[in-house]
Amino acid sequence: LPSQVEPMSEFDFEAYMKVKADRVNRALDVAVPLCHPEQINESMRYSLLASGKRVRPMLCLAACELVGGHEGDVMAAACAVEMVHTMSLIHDDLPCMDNDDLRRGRPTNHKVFGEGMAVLAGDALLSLAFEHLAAHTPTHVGSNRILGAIVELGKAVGAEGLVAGQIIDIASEGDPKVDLEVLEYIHVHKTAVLLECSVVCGAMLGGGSDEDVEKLRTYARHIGLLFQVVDDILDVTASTEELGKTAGKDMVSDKATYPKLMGLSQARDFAEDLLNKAKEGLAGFDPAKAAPLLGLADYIAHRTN
Ligand code: GRG
Repeated sequence: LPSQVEPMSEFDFEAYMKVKADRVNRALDVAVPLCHPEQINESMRYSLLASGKRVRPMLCLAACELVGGHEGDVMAAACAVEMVHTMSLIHDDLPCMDNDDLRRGRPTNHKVFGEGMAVLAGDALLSLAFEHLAAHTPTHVGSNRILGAIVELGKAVGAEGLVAGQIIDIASEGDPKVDLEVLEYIHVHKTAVLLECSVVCGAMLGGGSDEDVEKLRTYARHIGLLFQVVDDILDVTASTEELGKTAGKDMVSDKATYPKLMGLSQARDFAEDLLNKAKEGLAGFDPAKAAPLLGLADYIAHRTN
């Protein structure tokens, strides 16, 4: 067959992820120096520089480059979305929320630094995210675009975004009446809005047209929900393998999940459908340039952790 039949076969997604994650990690390291007062910066760095997958920064960088922007135009925004994500994890793990002991393969922030410091590290990361985006995005990007990104990030964090998802999640804990509509609300707000914000900020700051931004928003909405459906499936299949039993922990626990509410096989079909819809959102772009976002959609759909 002629070589142009598979134009994307040359794109090495794993190498792309590694290069981008290394650059994001370096930028995050510089963004939070270990200065006075050291305890708070140590606590922020402990969670921020732990081994996260960096999915949100990568989405931001890939969306920027797809619309013709350069990595430097959005590195500050990519760091900002990871700061917000990390602060939400620190607060989510607190005893007053999920009360978790482990995160990113190590003891949670409050287990190491104490609850007070963990609350403050989350607050400081949230504040730094906005400061960093505003202060370190190159001025040639344009102040309207920078303001637009700040508005997107604010919406994604607040009572229309992560906070809304967390509130409804807490309120519906143990409630046997949680149905697919409530579950989708929780996941869209707790997870999808920040993935969407990452893509939209990347496209806006990269100089994308309104039409580009809206097409990429559609892509991002689908991968956002996909991310969580896959998480729910992994909870079942991983724990099934671990326990060597027929039902994993989230098939038997109180928590509502997609496999529990629609069955494992239908949850898998739903994930496939979301993946296809996400890819349709990229149909209007040059496939070679869209390869990183296509690869990220496949990665989210088929990841194992
Ligand atoms: C945002 C002001 C403010 C408060 C936080 C606690 C809270 C309100 C919201 C909870 C948000 C939350 C923890 C959502 C779960 C998101 C999620 C899917 C986490 C796992 O993401 P991965 O797999 O993790 O990308 P890594 O560690 O790889 O980055």
